[in-house]
Amino acid sequence: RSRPTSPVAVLGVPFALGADRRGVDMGPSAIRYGGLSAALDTAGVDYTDAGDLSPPTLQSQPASADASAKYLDAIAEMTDTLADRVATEIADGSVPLVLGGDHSIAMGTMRGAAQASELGVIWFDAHGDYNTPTTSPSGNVHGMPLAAAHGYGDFAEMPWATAPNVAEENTVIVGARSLDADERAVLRESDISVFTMADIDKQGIGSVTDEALDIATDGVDDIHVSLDLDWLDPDDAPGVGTPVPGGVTYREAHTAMERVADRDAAESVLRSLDVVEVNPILDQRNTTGERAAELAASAFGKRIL
Ligand code: B3U
Ligand code: MN
Ligand code: MN
Repeated sequence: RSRPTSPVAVLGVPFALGADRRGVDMGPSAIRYGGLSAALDTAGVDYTDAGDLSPPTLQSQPASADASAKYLDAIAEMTDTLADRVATEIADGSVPLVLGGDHSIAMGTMRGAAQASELGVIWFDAHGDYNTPTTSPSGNVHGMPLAAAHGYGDFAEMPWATAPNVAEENTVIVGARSLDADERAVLRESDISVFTMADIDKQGIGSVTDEALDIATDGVDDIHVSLDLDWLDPDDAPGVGTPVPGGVTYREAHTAMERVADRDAAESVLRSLDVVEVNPILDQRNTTGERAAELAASAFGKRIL
């Protein structure tokens, strides 16, 4: 049941300027040190580690002048570089596994992944990440990447941020439990599907994930999966910048990734995967880095027996 089709290209993006808490730029190291290569080996995944990009760092940046969307110039630079790189890997026949970094990096992955043809998106996250500079309570761009990908609101004026070929109808948020007031209103009006923690409690994670896969793949070629480690309960994944109690267990997260792998084995739908928001400074002995490594391998078909 291992991934037979395309090789996986691991790409680290040590980027933290979309978040308030420093340290998330060490996420790629933490996930690799947490056993990524062993987990992928066990999964029987054909992969190469392409190393890290060199995105802008805090030290290289002047203090951000725009409090409504901090470090937007640096984020645009990172997005351009990552989008090109992801598009090239996909054109070469690989599936990029992008290690964050804060969640703003998904703007680059999605723009790159959606370049060739239409793309569905499944967003496993405690948050909606659907703020805009106008609605954001924090000005942190990691709370905005999904709105950016759709060119929603202020992002209509920022083509660099927008992923072509990503429709609201094929976008699914799974596990939301912390939405800001304006963000919530926008999502309710949109054609995006949102499964909250209440839906997971009622329906079970397996069924929710299968339904999310049906919606995301409906009428499109492939999907992008974005896994924010704060989707997990902070007891299981403490090393994240904005933990929210009441999340999925590590075991439920595995089930979700296994459903993605099952669908991929059957229909070859997975075009790209991000694993983001691992912050080793806030972690307990790299637990979250280890969880992230195992969950990534699960998405590519790791089986125990
Ligand atoms: N919704 C809040 C908090 C947040 C979003 N994403 C993360 N935190 N990781 C915001 O700042 O937009
Ligand atoms: Mn997120
Ligand atoms: Mn989140």
